[in-house]
Amino acid sequence: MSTFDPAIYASRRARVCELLGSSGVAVFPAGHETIRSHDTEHPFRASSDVLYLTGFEEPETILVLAPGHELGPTILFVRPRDPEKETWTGRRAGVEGAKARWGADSAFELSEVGARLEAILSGAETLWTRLGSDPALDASLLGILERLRNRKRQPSAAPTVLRDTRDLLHPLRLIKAPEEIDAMRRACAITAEAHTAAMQACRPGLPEYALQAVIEFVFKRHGAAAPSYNTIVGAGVNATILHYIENNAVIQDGDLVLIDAGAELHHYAADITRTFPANGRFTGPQRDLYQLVLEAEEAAIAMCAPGGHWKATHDATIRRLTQGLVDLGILQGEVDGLIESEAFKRFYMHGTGHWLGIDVHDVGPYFAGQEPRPFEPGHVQTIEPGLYIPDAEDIPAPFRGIGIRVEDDVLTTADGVEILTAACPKSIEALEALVGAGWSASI
Ligand SMILES: [Mn+2]
Repeated sequence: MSTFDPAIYASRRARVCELLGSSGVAVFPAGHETIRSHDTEHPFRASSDVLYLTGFEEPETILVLAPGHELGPTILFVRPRDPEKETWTGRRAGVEGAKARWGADSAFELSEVGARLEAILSGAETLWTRLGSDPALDASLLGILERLRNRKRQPSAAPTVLRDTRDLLHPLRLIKAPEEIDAMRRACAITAEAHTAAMQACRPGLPEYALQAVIEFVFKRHGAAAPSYNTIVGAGVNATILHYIENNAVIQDGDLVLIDAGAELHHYAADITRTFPANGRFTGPQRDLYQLVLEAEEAAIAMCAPGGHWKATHDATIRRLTQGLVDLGILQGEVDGLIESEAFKRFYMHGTGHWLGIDVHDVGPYFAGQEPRPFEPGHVQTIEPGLYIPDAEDIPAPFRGIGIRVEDDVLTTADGVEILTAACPKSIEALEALVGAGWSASI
């Protein structure tokens, strides 16, 4: 069953077909399963473009949109039905299912893709594909172009323009429709609950992976397909490693614990980071740095209303952080000069946010021409300032080895913002009340 009403996918494809016109053909591969161990695969997730346009999740699928062709506009190439294989590896929609349930006007088995694509592309002007992402498909398409170009005693029927499907589809994916925002609200609600549970469950002496287990239990219990990226649980100095995923150290009394984790629900990602004291009480220096990150986040979120842009959120963040680092004696000098010389980068080395959607680092242009793209209603972005203080001799001792990040998911609305992750606690008072309060799985 598809995630949304089939009419929603049909209208998304209709918008793409309008852009393609009758002389364009676009090819979107879902991708292949990959081996995890010997003959056992990683869980498969279809490419986000195919999910956006069909909701269809089976591996190997190739979606072709060809508004000007008699087989089109929506053509699916799918794995064949195979009762024996289906007994081992699960149900397949097959050609009939692709037409009946997944919106295909025509559907064929994958073995036909070469010959059928050659016929579909014959006479088309523009081929939209994404060269470099699927070498086997690239080779097949280039072979087709060569054959169409070299047809004997016939004029060339090969498309003369090759364009990238990212330029076609990704600007559309940037603006979230109401049903997408609903899915993201739910993914964010599950994720907020999971972070809250991990705070309640936390106590010094637990391994980091115990909190990962709590987080992912809550995700799965609510039907999330998976974490939308690898869960990060870093205690103490591990919190200063941006993408720390070993999660196997023991949480010490006095540590801050940084958790960056998000659920994927109905193909849409949430992305939340929280940092809290393992024993439920911030030390003075931890509190000073944490409050600074919170204030930087607030300054950045204020820039997420229509007309703001990602560069403004970043500028607001680095100004607040730099001023705070000077006030705390971690940086010395004039704020403007320290921003100019990027002195803050030793402590804050990443951007302040990214688009969020079907991909956790979602697609869509960050620029409009040469300028940062202004936020519009329907944009969803993360805001995630942090501070990562090295354990180094030249840093005032109380601040050494402290890592903090706070991340929320922000929808730009017509007249401001909606913080989709507002249910996830982050004030100092809320964290101190919650951490260690106790948690047990209820099923
Ligand atoms: Mn993020």
